Amino acid sequence: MTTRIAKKTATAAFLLAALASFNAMAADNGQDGFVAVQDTHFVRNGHPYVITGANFWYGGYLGAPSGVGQRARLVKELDRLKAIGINNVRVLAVSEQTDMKSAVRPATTRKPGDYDENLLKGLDFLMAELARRDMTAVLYLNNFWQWSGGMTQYLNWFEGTPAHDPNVSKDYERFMGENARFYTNAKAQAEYRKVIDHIVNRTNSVTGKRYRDDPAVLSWQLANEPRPGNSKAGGEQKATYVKWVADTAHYIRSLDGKHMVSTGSEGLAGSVQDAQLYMDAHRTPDVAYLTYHLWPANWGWFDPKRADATWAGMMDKSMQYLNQHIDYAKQVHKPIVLEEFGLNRDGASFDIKSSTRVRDRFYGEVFSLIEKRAAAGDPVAGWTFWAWGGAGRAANADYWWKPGNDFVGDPPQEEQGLYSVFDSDASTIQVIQDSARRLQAIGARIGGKQ
Ligand code: IFL
Repeated sequence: MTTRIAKKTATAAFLLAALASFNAMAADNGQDGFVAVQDTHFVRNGHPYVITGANFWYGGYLGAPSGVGQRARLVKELDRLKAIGINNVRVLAVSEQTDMKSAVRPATTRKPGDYDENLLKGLDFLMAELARRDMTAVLYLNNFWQWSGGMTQYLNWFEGTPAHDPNVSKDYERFMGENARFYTNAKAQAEYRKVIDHIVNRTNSVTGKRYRDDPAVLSWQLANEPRPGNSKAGGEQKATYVKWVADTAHYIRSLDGKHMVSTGSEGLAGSVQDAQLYMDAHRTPDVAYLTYHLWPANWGWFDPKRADATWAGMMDKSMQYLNQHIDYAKQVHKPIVLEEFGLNRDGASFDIKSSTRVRDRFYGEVFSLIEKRAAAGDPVAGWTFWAWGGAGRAANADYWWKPGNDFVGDPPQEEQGLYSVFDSDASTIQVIQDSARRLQAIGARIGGKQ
């Protein structure tokens, strides 16, 4: 009996010491400008940190010293974002050169082991400009989708199968099913890890700082919207995916123990609607926080051409989706970031001159739910809207991007104007700015009480 009590006391003491050292570690990590997790929120330099962010996939492209680079535009975009209360951008850090029609070109990886210094210098410039403005970035290192080459291009390199452009085949189900082979292709994984190592250990040509030592990196993200496969993914594919998340996150943390790692998951919609799978993928200790995305029109919840008829049903589903995910984060006991959401312009127009009344209302409702849950002390770590189009403009009558055209928030697999927020969208920008101000105030208040 006495031995049992002694053992229990020793175990409790050990657990308390471990917890104390974990908290101290988190607090240390939250020093020196690195954003870290403390309990279910972010901290930076001992203060609460909440993301009010913008998706800006092409930020590194604009920073390139030549070719596609437009540094003057990049500087202006960052000034504008900063002025409206944006403190974080979510950026494509690695792309793969491909022949697919709906993918961006050039790409940071020209072919395995051959990296485009001009584009990487662009990322360097972006990181330096972010640091100057006290902004941070989430850098994603791959893409489940084809618009930057992504996993299907890795399979082309290492399996010899054609890179699959689902915009051409119109078969997203097959595309998603095939892409899951990326997780188990040893050669593809080796190149993926090589490029991660290349970026994490890269010395920034502007700041002279290694990426792994740069507090302007908020987190390394495994990929944009990785998922286990298509709608039929079963137990084996789910297990493979969860293992891939855990192993890759662990690998990144072995290179860089200072930064957080995130998945880039879409949430339930990217987890075969399996809540257990979603939570399992985020439970590994090397993943710092949960991510989720909200896409009502993409998921058939909303028809922008019948906005009045489909609005109420869409809002019910959207609010439920947001609440559910915040509840999952509570269960996993980690912070959660809504890192993508968006809606069409009125009447499904791509025209920059068309109104955005429905989108503004949607943004407002999303923000207000996030604020409500944040104010209640739930593990809300912020939002990142999709996507900043800024001063970019569509050049073509059909709104499709072609090499040489401006980059906007919509990548080349979608029409330019679909979900972009342009610098002329004054009413949307006002909604964003107001919410950013409110969420930052809530974050400071709630974080201070922790
Ligand atoms: O452009 C899309 C992007 O690939 C993504 N999620 C949804 C966006 C809009 O459809 O990650």
